[in-house]
Amino acid sequence: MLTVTALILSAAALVNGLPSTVPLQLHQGFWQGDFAVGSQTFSLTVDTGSFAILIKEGLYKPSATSQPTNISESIQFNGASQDGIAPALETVFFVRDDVSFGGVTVHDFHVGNITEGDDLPGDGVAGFSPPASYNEDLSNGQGLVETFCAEGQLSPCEFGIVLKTDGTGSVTFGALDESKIKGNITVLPAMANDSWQILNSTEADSPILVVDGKPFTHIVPTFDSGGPNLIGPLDQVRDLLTSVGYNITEQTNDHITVALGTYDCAREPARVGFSFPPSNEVHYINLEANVLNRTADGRVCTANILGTSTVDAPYWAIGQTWFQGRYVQHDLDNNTLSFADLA
Ligand SMILES: *[C@@H]1O[C@H](CO)[C@@H](O)[C@H](O)[C@H]1NC(C)=O
Ligand SMILES: *[C@@H]1O[C@H](CO)[C@@H](O)[C@H](O)[C@H]1NC(C)=O
Ligand SMILES: *[C@@H]1O[C@H](CO)[C@@H](O)[C@H](O)[C@H]1NC(C)=O
Ligand SMILES: *[C@@H]1O[C@H](CO)[C@@H](O)[C@H](O)[C@H]1NC(C)=O
Ligand SMILES: *[C@@H]1O[C@H](CO)[C@@H](O)[C@H](O)[C@H]1NC(C)=O
Ligand SMILES: *[C@@H]1O[C@H](CO)[C@@H](O)[C@H](O)[C@H]1NC(C)=O
Ligand SMILES: *[C@@H]1O[C@H](CO)[C@@H](O)[C@H](O)[C@H]1NC(C)=O
Ligand SMILES: CC(=O)N[C@H]1CO[C@H](CO)[C@@H](O)[C@@H]1O
Repeated sequence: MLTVTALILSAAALVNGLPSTVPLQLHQGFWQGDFAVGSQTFSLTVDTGSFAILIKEGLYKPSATSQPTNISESIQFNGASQDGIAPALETVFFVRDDVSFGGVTVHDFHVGNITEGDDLPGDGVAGFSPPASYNEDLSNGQGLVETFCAEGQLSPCEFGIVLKTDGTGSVTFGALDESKIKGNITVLPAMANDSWQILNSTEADSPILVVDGKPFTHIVPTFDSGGPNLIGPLDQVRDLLTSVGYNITEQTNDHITVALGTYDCAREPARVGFSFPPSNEVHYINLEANVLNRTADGRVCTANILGTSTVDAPYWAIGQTWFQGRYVQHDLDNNTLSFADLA
C-alpha cells in the first residue's frame, strides 16, 4: 500500500519527464537556478525577458559533448546589476552542448559562450522567453522550454515562475497548481514570439500603471523575471516620482540616462501596481520588495523603479519585484500569461 501511494505521488509530481517544481534562489536581485551544461553546473538567472542560454566570460569549458558552430552574436541587456542601472553588452560565440534543468537533458542545444562582455549576475543567463522570431543567421530557433515540449518532456507546454517574499522560489512545470494560489486568476494574451509582452487591441484594454490607487497611464508591459526592478521610460518615471514627492537622482553614462527616486524611509512609501482591464483589481508590488535599498543610517530609501532613456512609452518592463508573492504562469500552447497571488 505505502509503496503504491508513493509511486502515485511521485508520478503526480512529474510532468512527463520534468519535476513539477525546480528550486530557485534570490541572489542580489536575481533569481537563479542550477543548470548543467556539458560536464559543468552553472547558477543562471532565470530570465523570462530573454531567449538564450549564455555563460559568463571565461567559465565555459568544452566537454566531450560540445561542438562548435559558426554563430556569433552581440547581445545587449538592460538591468544587469542589482540596482537595475547597468546595461550589459555581450559578444557571444555559440556552441552546441547538452543542457539539463530539473534533471532533464536536451542535446545539441545552443549555448552562448561569452567571449567578451560586461559583468553579469551569477554565472550567466537562462532565457525563458517564448521562441524568438526565426532568423537563420542568429542563434534563434528553439528555446529551452519549447524544446522540452517538442521532445515530449512537458505537456501542457506551460511553466510557472513562483517567487515568494522570503527569498525562495521555483520554476514549476505543467498546468498551474491551484492549491498554491488564492483569489482570482488573471489571464492575459501575450506575444507568441520574443518576449512575454502583453497584447492589447485598443488603448482602453491595455494594462494600467496605478500609483497609490490612481490610474497613472496605460502601458504595454513585458513581464521579465530577470530584471531586478520595474523599468519605464525616463519621462514617465520622472513624472511618477515627482507626483509622489520623491527626489529624483539621475546619472548619464555612455549616452544612457537613468533616474531613481529617493524618499525619507519614515514616510509612507508610494504603492505602485497594475490593473488589467476589464478588471479594476490593482496588483501592487509587495511593500518590502518596493525598496531597492536604504542608506546605512536607515533614513534615505531608494524606490525599486527605474527610468531609462533606452525605453520609450508606452513600454514598461515588470521585473522580479512584482513577481514576489505571486504565481506567474506562462502558456506556450495558447500564448497567454496568467497570474494569481500565492496562498
Ligand atoms: C564554419 O565556417 C567554415 C568556413 O566558412 C566552414 O568551413 C565550416 O564548415 C563551418 N563550421 C560549421 C560548424 O558550420
Ligand atoms: C569560450 O570562450 C573563451 C573565452 O572566454 C575561449 O577561450 C574558449 O575557447 C571558448 N570555448 C569554446 C568551446 O568555444
Ligand atoms: C515564432 O516562432 C516560431 C517558432 O520558432 C516560428 O515558427 C514563427 O514563425 C515565429 N513567428 C514570427 C512572427 O516570427
Ligand atoms: C475577483 O473577480 C470577481 C469577478 O470579476 C470580482 O467581483 C472580485 O472583486 C475579484 N476579487 C478581488 C479580490 O478583487
Ligand atoms: C495598446 O495600448 C497602448 C497604450 O498602452 C497604445 O499606445 C496602443 O495604441 C494600443 N494598441 C492598439 C493596437 O490599440
Ligand atoms: C530631497 O531633496 C531635498 C532638497 O534637496 C533635501 O533637503 C532632502 O533631504 C532630500 N530627501 C531625500 C530623502 O533624499
Ligand atoms: C541605493 O541605490 C542607488 C542606486 O544604485 C545608489 O545610488 C545609492 O548609493 C544606494 N544607496 C545605498 C545606501 O546603498
Ligand atoms: C484555455 C485554452 O485555450 N486552452 C488551450 C491551450 O492549448 C491547448 C493545446 O493547443 C488546447 O488543448 C487548450 O484547449
